[in-house]
Amino acid sequence: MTRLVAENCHPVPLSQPDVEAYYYGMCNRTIWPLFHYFPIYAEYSESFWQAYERVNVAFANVVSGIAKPNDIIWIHDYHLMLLPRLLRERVPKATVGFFLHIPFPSFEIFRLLPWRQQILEGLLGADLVGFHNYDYTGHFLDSAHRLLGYEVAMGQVTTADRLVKADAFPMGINYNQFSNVDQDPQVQAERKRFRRKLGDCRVILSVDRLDYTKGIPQRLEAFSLFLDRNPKFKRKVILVLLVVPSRVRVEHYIQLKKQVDGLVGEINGKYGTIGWMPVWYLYRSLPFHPLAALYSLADVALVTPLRDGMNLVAKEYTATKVDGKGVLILSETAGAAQELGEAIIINANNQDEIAQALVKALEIPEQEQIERNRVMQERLRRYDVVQWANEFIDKLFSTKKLQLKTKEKGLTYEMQKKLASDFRDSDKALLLLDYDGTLVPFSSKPEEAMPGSRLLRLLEKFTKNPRTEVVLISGRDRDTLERWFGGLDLGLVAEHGVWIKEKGGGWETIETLTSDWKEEVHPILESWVDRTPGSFIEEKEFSLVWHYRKANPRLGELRARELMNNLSDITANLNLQVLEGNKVVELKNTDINKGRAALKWISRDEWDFILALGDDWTDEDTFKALSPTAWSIKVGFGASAARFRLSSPGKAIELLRKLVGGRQKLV
Ligand code: GDG
Repeated sequence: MTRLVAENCHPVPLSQPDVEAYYYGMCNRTIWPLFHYFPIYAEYSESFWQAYERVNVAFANVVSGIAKPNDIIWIHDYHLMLLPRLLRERVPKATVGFFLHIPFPSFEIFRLLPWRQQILEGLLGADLVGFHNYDYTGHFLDSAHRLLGYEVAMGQVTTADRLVKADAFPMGINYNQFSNVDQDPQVQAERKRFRRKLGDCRVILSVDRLDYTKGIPQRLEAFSLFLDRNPKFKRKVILVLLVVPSRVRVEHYIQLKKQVDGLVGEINGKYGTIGWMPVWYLYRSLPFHPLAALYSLADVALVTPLRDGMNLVAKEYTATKVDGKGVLILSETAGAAQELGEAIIINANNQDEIAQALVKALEIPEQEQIERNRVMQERLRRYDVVQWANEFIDKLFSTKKLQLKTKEKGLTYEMQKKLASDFRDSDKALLLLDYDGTLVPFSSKPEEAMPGSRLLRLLEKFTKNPRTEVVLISGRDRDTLERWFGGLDLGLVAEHGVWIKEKGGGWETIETLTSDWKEEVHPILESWVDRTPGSFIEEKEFSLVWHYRKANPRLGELRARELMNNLSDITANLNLQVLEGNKVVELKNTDINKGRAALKWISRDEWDFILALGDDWTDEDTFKALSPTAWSIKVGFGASAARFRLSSPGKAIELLRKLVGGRQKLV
C-alpha cells in the first residue's frame, strides 16, 4: 500500500463483505459469465448489484475528490461501468473515456441482465466508450438503441442531453518488449533450460488464466484426438500447458481445476511413455523471462478460447517470432482473430478442426510461416499499445470538440430570456412548429404520438392571443392533423406542404399533384416490408412512407440504403423525390417542402417576431425560408441551418411554456 501511495496511487477502501459481493459476486459471477456468453453461469443477485453500486460510488467519491474540473479521466473495464455517469454528475466538465476489455455481448445476451438500463446509462456518462472491435461496438450501440431508445448513427449515441461516441480500438501490446526477447540473456538462459527438459520434441504452447471462457478442457480433448489420429507425432511433440491460477474461490473455477487436472492425467496416462509426457502441465504464474522463453521456443501456439475480449497471448507469441518461424492457431471467438487473420483460425468447439489445425501447423512450410507472421507482425508493430492509447485519447478529444460545437448553438438561459422578451414585446408573432420529434418524442407507431391534453392546452393558450398566429407544419396526413388539432384555432400544414389549412378555413392543396405513381411504387415497398420484419408502409394522399423504427436497427439501416438505391431509377421518370428521414424513407412529388408552405405565412404579414421549431431534415427548409433575425431552433443534435438548438422535445415545451406564461400576464 505505501508503495502505491508513493507512486501517487489513491486507495479506494472496500469492506470485506463488499469485496465478496462486488468482486467475487457481481464482477466474477454475473458480468464476466454473461458478457462471455455463459448466461447459464450468470447469477443475478440484488445484494451483488447493491455492492456493485456502492463500490462504484466509492470510486466516484475518491476520484472526484482528486480530479480537477477539466481533467481527463480514463476508466477501464467491467468493474466500473457505473463510474462514467457518476463522474459526469460530480465533475461535469471533465473529459471521460471508458474502455471495456471484455466482449460486449449481443443484445440478446445483454438484455438478460436485470440492471441493463443502469449499466448502459452508466457507460453513456462517458464521452467516448471504446471496445476491442466493431462487433462489440455494434452490440453496445444496438443495446443503447433498443433498450434506451436513443438515436444511434455513425457510432454516435444521442442521449437526452449530449452526444456520446462509441468506437473500436483493438488493444495492442508492447511490441518491442516481445520482439527483443531473443537478445535478452536471461531469456536465452531460460530457453536453454526448457530445451534441455523438453528434449528435441516440437513444442505446442498454451497459456491462459484458469477460466471457463478459455476452453482449456476442449483444447485438451482436441489434443488427445490429435494424438489418437496421428500416431506419427507421438514422442515428437509436447503440449506445454501453462495455466495461471485465477478466482480460486468461485465454484465454477474450482470445478474447472478438477476437470483440467483430470484430463491432463488421462492424456498422460493414455499416451505417455517412459521418457515422454505428452502434456507438460504448469499450474502457476511464471515470471516474464521464462514466459518469453516459452513463447520464443514454441513451434505452435494453441490459443483456443471459447470467448475472449482480445487475447494478448496470441499477439505476444507472434511478436516474439523474430525469425518468422512459428504458427499461431487462434479461435475465431477471440477478439484478436479480427486482426490476426493470417493465423490458422478455428472454431474452439470443433475438436476435429483443432486436431487438423495442429497437423497443419506442424507441417506448414517454413516460408509460409514466415510470410504469415510478417504480415501480422507489421500490423502489431504499427498498432502497439502506445498507438492504441494515443488513438483512444485523440478520439476522446475530438469527441469533446464535437460536443462543444453542438453546444455552441445551445439556447442559453440569457438567450431564452431575450427570446421571451422579444415575444412579449411583439405585436405580430408567428410560431411555425413541427410536431413529431419537436413537440413530442418519437414513438414506434406514428398513431401513438397523439397530443396529450396538456400540450393541447398549451397550444390553445397561444391561439387565444390575438397577437399570435400558430402554424403546425408536419409531415403527417391531413386526417390525423384534423383529428388531433382540428378543434384549435391554428394553421395546419400536412404532408410537408401538400395540404394547407388556414386558421378557420378548409384544406387546400397548393400544387397540382398526382398520385398515380403510387400503384407502381407500392409493390416495391411491400417487398421491403416482407423482407424487413417490424417495418410498415404509411400511405398519405400524395406520398408513401416506409417506416423501419421498429425493425432490427442494423437490418433497417441496410434495407433503407438498398431501398434508396432501388428507387432512385424509378423516381427520376416519375417526378418524385426520395427522402430519408428519421427511420423512414419517404416518396413524394418533387417541389413540395415545408419551406414553401411556411413562406405562405411568412410573406403574408409584417411579422415582428417569428419562431420556428423543428427536429429533422424536413424542417431545414423552414429554417432556410426565414430571415436571419428570426428565432430558428433545432430540437436535437446534428447539423442544422437553425440559429439555435434545444436538446429535446421536453426542452422545447419548457420554452413554449415560458413564452405563454410571460405573455399572458400582459394580455
Ligand atoms: C482482459 C480480457 C483482453 C499470462 N500468464 C502469465 C502472464 N500472462 C500475461 C500474458 C498477457 C496477459 O497475462 C493475459 O492477457 P489476456 O489478453 O489473455 O487476458 P487478460 O489480461 O486476463 O484480460 C482479454 C485483455 O484484458 C486486454 O484488454 O485481451 O480478452 O479478458 O499479457 O503475457 N504473464 C506472466 N506470467 C504468466 O504466467 N508474467
